[in-house]
Amino acid sequence: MKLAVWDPDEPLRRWRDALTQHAGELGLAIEVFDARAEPDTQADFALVWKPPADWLAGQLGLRAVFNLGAGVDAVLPLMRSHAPDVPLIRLEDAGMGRQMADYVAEAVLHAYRRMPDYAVQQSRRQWQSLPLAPRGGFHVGFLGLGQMGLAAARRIAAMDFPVLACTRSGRARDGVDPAWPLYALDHLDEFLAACRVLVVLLPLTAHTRGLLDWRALQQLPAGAHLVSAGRGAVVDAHDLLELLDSGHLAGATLDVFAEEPLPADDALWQHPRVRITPHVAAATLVGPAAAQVMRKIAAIERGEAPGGVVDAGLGY
Ligand code: NDP
Ligand code: OXD
Repeated sequence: MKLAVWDPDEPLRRWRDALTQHAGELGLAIEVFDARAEPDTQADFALVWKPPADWLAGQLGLRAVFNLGAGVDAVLPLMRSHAPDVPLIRLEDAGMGRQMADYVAEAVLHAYRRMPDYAVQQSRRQWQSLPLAPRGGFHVGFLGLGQMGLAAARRIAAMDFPVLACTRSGRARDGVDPAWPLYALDHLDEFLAACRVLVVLLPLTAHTRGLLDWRALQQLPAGAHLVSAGRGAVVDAHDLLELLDSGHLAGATLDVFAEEPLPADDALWQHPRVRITPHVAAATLVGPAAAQVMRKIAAIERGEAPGGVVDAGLGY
């Protein structure tokens, strides 16, 4: 079977080596080609990161498209218009959960240990210790508790911070601690009011775009921190800056932005209480991702339904 790879960020050799190794272990014969170099070659399966619409439209025999990341917001609109009947399958953790847990753990400790306040004091050469909040009252809330949210929430719980979460359905997936308060989206305000740190790990969908505007962020308690590592357009950056400037929010750690790279003249760059990383919280790892994709292709070959099939109606 033929596998097309469209990935502007990795040399084909890395994907071909990893896919071929895992296919061999599964007893599958594959041929891997670089779709960017051979756009007219037809594939049975495609592994893609932000492919162009015309290439996708020209692939007429695809049995499934694998998104080489967790978030499908870039590819789903193309699939809807050019390949509506082809299943779109996303990565499920595949080594990203541990990275995301690292990222969130650092941000939560940064907030808990009042590093934004100490940074301000340092800029004034001010030597003054600040009181710490009792750890048991420092609630860390996860908006989105899927593969990324759950990996990070488990790490934060293991660090003895109280965890709570809000999801679309309000239903717990496997691995969610039944002791964590879990809110459905219609109780968003109640959830936000309880978060000292809000960790946003939502997909970008029609329902999540702009969800965290001034009104929603204002529900967070005074002095709360925001950690945003899902998709930038979920948070209204203008409203966030207003709430940081008014002192309602104490700090923000941002990995994702509505426009990436973040434009050089964006006010977020300069804000003393904002920390910026360039969309690096959890990168796709070729080895684990190739292993997962090959396992799913093997499942499809056996006539089974693989995990991670995107629900086009929900958008994730
Ligand atoms: P999942 O699909 O596993 O989880 C999504 C979670 O979001 C679920 O808990 C889901 O609720 C919830 N959700 C969806 N829509 C809403 C809504 N309208 N309101 C409240 N909750 C909602 O995704 P992942 O955890 O794998 O990834 C999440 C996102 O993180 C990705 O879509 C991607 O955009 C981003 N990401 C960013 C990375 C980075 O490096 N910055 C790396 C990897 C991912 P329910 O449980 O009810 O379905
Ligand atoms: C992803 C990402 O969605 O890296 O996987 O943002």
